[in-house]
Amino acid sequence: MPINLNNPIHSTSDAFKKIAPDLQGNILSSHGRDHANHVFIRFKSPASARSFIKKEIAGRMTSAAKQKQNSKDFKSRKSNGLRTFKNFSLSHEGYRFFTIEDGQIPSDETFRGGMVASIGPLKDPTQADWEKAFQKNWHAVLIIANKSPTLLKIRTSFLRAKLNNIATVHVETGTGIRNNEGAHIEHFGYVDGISQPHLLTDEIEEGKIATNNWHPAAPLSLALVPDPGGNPDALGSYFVFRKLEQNVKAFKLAEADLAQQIGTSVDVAGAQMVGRFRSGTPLIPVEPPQPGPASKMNDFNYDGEGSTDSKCPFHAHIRKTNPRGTGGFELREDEKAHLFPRRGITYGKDPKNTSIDPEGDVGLLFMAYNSNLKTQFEFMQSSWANNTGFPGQAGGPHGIDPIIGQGEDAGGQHHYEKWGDDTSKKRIKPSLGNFVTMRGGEYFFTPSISFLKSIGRSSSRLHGAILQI
Ligand code: N7H
Repeated sequence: MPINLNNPIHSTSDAFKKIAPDLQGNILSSHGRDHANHVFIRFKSPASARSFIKKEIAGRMTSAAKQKQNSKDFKSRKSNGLRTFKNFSLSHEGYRFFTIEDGQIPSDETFRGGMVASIGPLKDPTQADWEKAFQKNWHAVLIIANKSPTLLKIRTSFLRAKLNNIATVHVETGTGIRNNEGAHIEHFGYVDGISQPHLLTDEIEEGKIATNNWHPAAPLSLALVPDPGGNPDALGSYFVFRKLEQNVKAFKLAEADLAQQIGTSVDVAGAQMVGRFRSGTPLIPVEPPQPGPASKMNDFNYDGEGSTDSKCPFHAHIRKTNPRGTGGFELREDEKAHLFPRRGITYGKDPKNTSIDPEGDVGLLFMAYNSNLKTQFEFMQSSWANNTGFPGQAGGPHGIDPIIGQGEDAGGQHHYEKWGDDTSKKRIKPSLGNFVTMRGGEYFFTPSISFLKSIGRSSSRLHGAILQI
């Protein structure tokens, strides 16, 4: 019986046991390592590429089952946690390079068009303004991750040597950065990775997350789709990769300037841009906002009293990208279906090792798993973050998302001197934004392990396949 994708699952369930050996890791839950290389590959010839896949990829990727076993072994001290995580995804051009039959290529039209085709709708910079490395079309991306930067270096050099004569390669290194409490932060200094859709219910059932006001459980169908090239019942996921550069200096100056204009502390001004304080404390619902236990950091919504702009501005990054049922255009469940698991990691110099705020060369390697690129990632970026008319609450327009919004400034952001006091409203001109610049990216598909094994086999099915574009 095919697996029902309409529900979340527990990692001890029969459903998990059924899908996990053939499904690559990092989709259902994050690989969690602080050091990761993202190796972009453009192969030279299909024959040597197939041989590489057979020897180095097919049986060596970390399945969801192996990822779970590794973390169990680490928790029970059977392992030192230094096992390398690996994951492999193909672009549409990669599928075509291997002359995979059309019916075995994932069908999402947005995936097939590649990220370049979406520059207009997303209001991204033109490809000529992307980093040189992303002006090429890559066939594949291999993620190699380890807790130890030294081991990661060794594993990556080993793979680079194998690819040396058979491919062009570009590596993007992600390095997790943490605050003094050990929580992951991004380069503007805010704790990240708090709110995620949970395809696995483990943490919820273990009571690690309160769910009275917001339930993060999400169906597998939010990220998983059938993999038409794998075994019957094989699953995969569309993978978004975007290199997002952050201008930390400009962001911090804007925070300080905003604070002065609206008469608040810099911390409060920044929280009105993000929707959370640096510590991760949300602007809603605690009165006045104050740090709470980690389990409650995400147990809030924007219903009723909590929904006022003066408590959490409508433009705030986390409100734009997850209005929690109050966007005003869709039913709560339909709106929730636009969310997706985010798997980003920061890149560039750790702020702890520098005294200046960088204007570039640092940022976020934004990654996400989707089942439908148009209605998830692209919808969130273009119809929510870039759209001054969203959310559809009275008193709009509400401006673009100051963190990731792109496009012309149509104004509309409102800030407040006093939390919860609508009469303390201030309008800032021009709107805040442009602190994050898209430097390049691509859409990939993270296929099943059975599909990877089938590319590795120089079977007549692959050699004899008719290329249909
Ligand atoms: Fe965002 N930031 O530092 O301000 N993000 N984000 N993001 N983001 C979140 O709640 C940030 C980006 C989402 O469910 C937090 O987990 C930065 C893109 C979503 O309440 C912080 C960049 C997209 C959420 C940041 C960036 C999103 C979210 C709070 C780029 C989608 C959860 C931590 C450099 C298109 C919302 C948390 C919810 C949270 C920041 C990118 C989406 C601090 C700096 C491109 C859905």
